[in-house]
Amino acid sequence: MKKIDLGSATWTFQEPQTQAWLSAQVPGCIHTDLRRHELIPDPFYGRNELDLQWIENRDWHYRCDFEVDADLLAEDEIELVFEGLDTVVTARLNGVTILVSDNMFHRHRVAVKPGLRAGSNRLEFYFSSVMDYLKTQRADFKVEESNDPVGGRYRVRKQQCQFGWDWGPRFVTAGVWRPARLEAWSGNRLDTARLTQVHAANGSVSLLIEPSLAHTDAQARYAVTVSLDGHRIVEARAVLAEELRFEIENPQLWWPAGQGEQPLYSVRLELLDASNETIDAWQARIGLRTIVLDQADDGIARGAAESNGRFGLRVNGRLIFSKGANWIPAHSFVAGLSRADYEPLLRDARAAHMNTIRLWGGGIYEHDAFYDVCDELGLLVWHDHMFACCLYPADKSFLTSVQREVSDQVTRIRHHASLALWCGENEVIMLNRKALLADPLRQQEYLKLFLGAIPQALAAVDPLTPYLHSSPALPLPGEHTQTRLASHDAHDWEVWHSRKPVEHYESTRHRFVSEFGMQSYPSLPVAQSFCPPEQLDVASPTFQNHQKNQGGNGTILDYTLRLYRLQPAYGDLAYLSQLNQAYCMKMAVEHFRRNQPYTLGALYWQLNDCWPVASWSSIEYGGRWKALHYAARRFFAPALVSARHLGSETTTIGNYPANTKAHVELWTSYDAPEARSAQLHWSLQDLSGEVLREGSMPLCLQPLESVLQTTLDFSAEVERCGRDQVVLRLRLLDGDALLSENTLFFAAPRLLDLRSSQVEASVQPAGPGCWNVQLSSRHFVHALSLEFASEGIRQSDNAFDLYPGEARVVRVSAASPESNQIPEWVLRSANPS
Ligand code: BMA
Repeated sequence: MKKIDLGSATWTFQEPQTQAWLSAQVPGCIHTDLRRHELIPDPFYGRNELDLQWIENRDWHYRCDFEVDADLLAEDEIELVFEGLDTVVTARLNGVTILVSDNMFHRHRVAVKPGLRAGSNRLEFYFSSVMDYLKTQRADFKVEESNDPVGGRYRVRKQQCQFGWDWGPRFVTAGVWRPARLEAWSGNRLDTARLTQVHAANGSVSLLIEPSLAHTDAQARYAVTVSLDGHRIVEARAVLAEELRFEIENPQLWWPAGQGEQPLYSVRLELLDASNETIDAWQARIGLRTIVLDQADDGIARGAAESNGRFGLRVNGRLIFSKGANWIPAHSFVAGLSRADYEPLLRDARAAHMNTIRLWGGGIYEHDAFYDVCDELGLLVWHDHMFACCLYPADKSFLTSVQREVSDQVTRIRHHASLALWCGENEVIMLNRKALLADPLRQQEYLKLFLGAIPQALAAVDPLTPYLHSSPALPLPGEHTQTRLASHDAHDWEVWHSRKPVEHYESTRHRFVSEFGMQSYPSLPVAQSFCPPEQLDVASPTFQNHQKNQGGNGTILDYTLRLYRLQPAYGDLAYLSQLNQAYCMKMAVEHFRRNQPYTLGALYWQLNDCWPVASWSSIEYGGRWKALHYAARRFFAPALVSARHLGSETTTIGNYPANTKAHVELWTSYDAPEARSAQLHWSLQDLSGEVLREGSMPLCLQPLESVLQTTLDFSAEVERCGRDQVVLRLRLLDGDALLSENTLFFAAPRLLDLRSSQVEASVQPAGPGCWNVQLSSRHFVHALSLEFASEGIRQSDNAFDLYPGEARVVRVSAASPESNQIPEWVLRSANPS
């Protein structure tokens, strides 16, 4: 097999006005090519997005010349392989059309031998405007839309959030977005292989390998090796007529993060010719594991209103609580994203004790590196197919295109250890219930696509991974199915979209919550990266452009001011909005975890951003952790101590405060696989650190168990000192190891008597590019953070409560170990400055 990577050929594109051919990148897209030539300004800066919409209305031409020698031409077969073309495209080789495509998610292999010549060959792509395509294709299919301001995205198979989303800009791209290459071979070619693991009850594991060849050949000969950490476990030769099934000796199971290790086996399959020479090879990295979506009746529903069936992932027979977040594309321009784009985000997910990532259906079937990193880190992937929020057509050509897309993409992804679940769509039923009920045609289309075409195509290539038609898995339109409702996930947007109080979460009994979220503003340094200084105000035109949720500003401010006092300077306001977001998600997750094992999953919306924007993310564009991500590391920790008020804090007619908070439940939640003993300490303190009452208790944490450890009555203390003067400090320890810590207030932080924070800080060098920052204060400081002006800083903690008289050390590492001075920083907290 001879391969020529066409990414390294010299590519050019044509900018229509100038007719000049300019250098281009493959993989790449028109926006990044135009930007590299400075023909457009930074698309993320200011309101530039608005001025760049013309790009989607043009056609774009790309071409490259590549050399072919006589040796290559002598091979029997020569094919051009395109892993992804975005989107409405005609490809020509030496002036002859070789391919027409209109699905960004198709993979292409085109036989081109007759059209090639020795010497220079020209490959051209004509990308037609998707907007022109939408004018003619399925033009009579029109449905309600809430994310695409122009409309029609559902009529083309292309990354849906490119058309605009409630956290993302509209940049409708075009280009060769995944690798392109030439392959030349003789005899036969190993196209792919299907790997099936058979896990027996006695723990033994065997691996069935089913190769697919370009030309069927019952006599084909193979060499198979399976290795772990460089050691060969299986080494065999076989012909296809024999079944390729191998026993894996002493199998090392792959586990999600927090449940065990992630051993990855390399499986290599070589196709041999008659003289035992390797003519082609295929390889994959797998983890030995079983994953099922467990929806069995667990008998713990309370009454008829609750679901009988659980909803949880069972890995290697062990039920786990899925902790994680929703993933959107890592960048607005997804062409050619690599491990360097994915690894930091996914490492940060794992660092926050996540074990599950939901790959949301408005984005893309990710690049290989995404799944590789998830395999390595033990992050289970809940994988939507790429359909989100609106109804979709189901005409014959659409269904055929989708089936091929599923087959192409699933074949590429199916062997990954991390792949846990396929889901048909995101919120199509949830947001279109009325339309589906009103129109039988729409129902038919829904059924054809999500219960017909997709699962059929899946069954042919990946019959093992579970399939769910929808998230949330609501009953199908028109169905009266108590049983289907019995086990399902939920998207709980009562907080945020419906503006319910955050206490709403505590009234829920979800089986699995695959979306819930709260927006916050980007931190000051990120805002400064896109916003001219005179527009650094959340109501400015620039900010309006970087807040994609209609009414989003009002909602952020509403929730933030329920908790905090108004601080109008942008940096302060952004920080408080991030604290509010962290608090809301903490309230939710602590409740969901207290409810385990009735509840078996909490995936907040959303992990990351694709550009700098006000959004629900916990990691900002550029990689900074918002307060939420630090909070997530606390609320997703394997052992969690949390507290719950039995009283409430509201206002009466006339806006008079009414606060009955005094009785507190203390809970532990635990999801590591081994039982662990621990000590629970609690102490009620005033804001100067004086302990009013304290106690401790030994306890034993059991896997997947949440326990109400005790209920405490602080009526006397809050009566005597005032609810604005006390905090309850909780710590869960195993010997000296701090497993979890938490703080509970008896009134909203804006009502607390917090003092202006006179925090003392001292900096000590702690190695190359590393410092220890020691922080202390004489008064209680709520949510203290170091905010660095530059990017790429790592710090051991942030947004933590600082107790009086107790020094806290934050380890800071600069982006480069060469830095000899700690980068510039400011302190932020919820205390008055
Ligand atoms: C969810 C998602 C997205 C959206 C988010 C925030 O329901 O599925 O469509 O971005 O809410 O509104």
